[in-house]
Amino acid sequence: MTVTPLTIRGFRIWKGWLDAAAQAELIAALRPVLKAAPLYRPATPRGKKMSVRMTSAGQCGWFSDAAGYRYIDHHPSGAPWPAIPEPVLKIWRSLGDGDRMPECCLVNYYDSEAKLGLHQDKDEADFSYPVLSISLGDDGLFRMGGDRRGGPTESVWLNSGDVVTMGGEARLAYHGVDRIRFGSSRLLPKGGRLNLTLRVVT
Ligand code: MD3
Ligand code: FE
Repeated sequence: MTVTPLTIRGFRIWKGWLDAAAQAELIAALRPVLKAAPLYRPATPRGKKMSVRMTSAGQCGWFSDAAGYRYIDHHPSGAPWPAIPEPVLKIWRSLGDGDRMPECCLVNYYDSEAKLGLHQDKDEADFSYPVLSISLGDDGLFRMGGDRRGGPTESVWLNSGDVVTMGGEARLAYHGVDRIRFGSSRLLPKGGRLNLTLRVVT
């Protein structure tokens, strides 16, 4: 088991943290989440649909539309967000924060065309808590920058089973996903990449 992360710009990358059995357990645990809270494409405040499909588990879920970026307490269908599955919480207990549990597990799905532009995650109330990311399925090219847009960036391929923690200096760093290596993993029957991010929101 990996015990020391690869650290780039304060992002701590735990390569191969999840073995094949742990990845399969997560996919099985996510199936009922996706059934209760189907993936949808949020609209940006400027009115364009995002290419990434999203949903959430937990007390709140991340949402975006013409009114802006925010957390809301139910799925856009009106259904309650499902609970964060136990195997997901177990990873937070190992690598996340010891004082608080995550209130949101944002689920991002990337098909062969999807990407996520450089952005900061700042819709949460307290940046002293880390954000934890879990990669499942196809490889994704993750770009990491600093605290200002337009500064230097470095890229790394994230593979299925990798976990990244963003705390301290990295918590407000710009980051994004440039592209997916579609078909590089057989974890998801229809291909694509799932990313889970765990966040303390309030
Ligand atoms: C650094 N997701 O959902 S996870 C996002 O792979 C998001 O789906 C990407 O960026 C994905 O907001 C990247 C890595 C990540 C997530 C949250 C962060 C890096 C972060 C929050 C603060 C700093
Ligand atoms: Fe982000």
